[in-house]
Amino acid sequence: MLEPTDLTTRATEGLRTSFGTQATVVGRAPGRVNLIGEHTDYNAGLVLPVALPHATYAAAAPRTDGVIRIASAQEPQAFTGHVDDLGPQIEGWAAYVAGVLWTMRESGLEVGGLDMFLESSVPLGAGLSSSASVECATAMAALGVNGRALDEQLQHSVVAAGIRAESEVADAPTGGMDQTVAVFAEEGGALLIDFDSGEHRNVPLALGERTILVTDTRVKHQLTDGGYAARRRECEQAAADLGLRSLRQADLEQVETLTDDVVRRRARHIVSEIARVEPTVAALASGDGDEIGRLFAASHASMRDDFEISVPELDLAVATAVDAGADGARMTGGGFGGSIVSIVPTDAVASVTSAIDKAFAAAGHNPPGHLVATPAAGASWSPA
Ligand code: GAF
Repeated sequence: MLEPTDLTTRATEGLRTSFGTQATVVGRAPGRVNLIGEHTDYNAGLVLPVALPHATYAAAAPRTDGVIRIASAQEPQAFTGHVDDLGPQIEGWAAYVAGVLWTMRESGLEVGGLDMFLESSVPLGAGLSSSASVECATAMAALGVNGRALDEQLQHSVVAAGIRAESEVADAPTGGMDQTVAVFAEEGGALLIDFDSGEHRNVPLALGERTILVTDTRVKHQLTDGGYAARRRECEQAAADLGLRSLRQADLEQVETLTDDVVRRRARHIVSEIARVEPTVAALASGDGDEIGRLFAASHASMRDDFEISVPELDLAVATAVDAGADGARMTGGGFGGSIVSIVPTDAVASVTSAIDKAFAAAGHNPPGHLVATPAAGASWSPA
């Protein structure tokens, strides 16, 4: 993984090479791995993500002519436009950068012309929230060029602008977990977010001799390809059939009265998954490896069988991690590919990664990628 100083240097040098511009600020926002609480955010539920040390860095400088130019080390095509022409019509990758400048403007934040260059260490398409890290780093840089000191209200505005850019510009009707943790995470902890009350709190992680290991199956996941939106619709259908505001208000007994088999199974995942979040917080705090294992196994089975968002590579990685000594493992993020998260005794990390590598080779899958998720801090900007 590239270190923060390398990423900052690459971003500022990228700005100079692409546009001949000297950066005045650098915005930064992390990717995330969710420990538990999957697809529960848009059901007014609970989630428990951790910010990754992997992050997007956005070097920027203001312009006085209203022109916006944005390039990225990860994208072949730069975006060029004028601040007055920003809108929901922005397409492709630019939706996550120029799109967020538009939604910031729409919410009344000052956004003027600027040059920007992004560099990221968040693996793309791995279900580790590279999009939200791009959105939030862009927003941080845009605040930075105007010298706006971060406060809680501004942080909430950034979260809202990112969610709106995803749903209205990128057409990904996501739930808000990724932007919330990208902005509000605190180093060393997980963020327990309640999407019913809108509250979040930092949960210090007493991992001791345990490591949060992330394995990217390299099966690319996309939130815009229909599967995510379909799950969201089915959950809304379940809540409507039960006459409830959201599935947060449902219990498992009510869920079993749903007559449509698919809708019932989707709801069962959501209701059982929400109920696993607080016990996971407790198990992580007390270091109860058996309980972590039980909760992660139930979560993964629920996503595989009821929510149907797993793929064979995720199932194989999860089973192999547990066989090789992980306390618990489950797929993480939106699904249909992407990554698993395991809680692993630190002295077993090497054997777990090598067992997964071997199992993937034997099954003829592409080699997976592994990273250690040391919980990092949320988004910020600093002078270049
Ligand atoms: C994606 C979405 F962006 C989140 O809002 C969340 O629903 C997640 O999938 C699943 O938990 O990351």
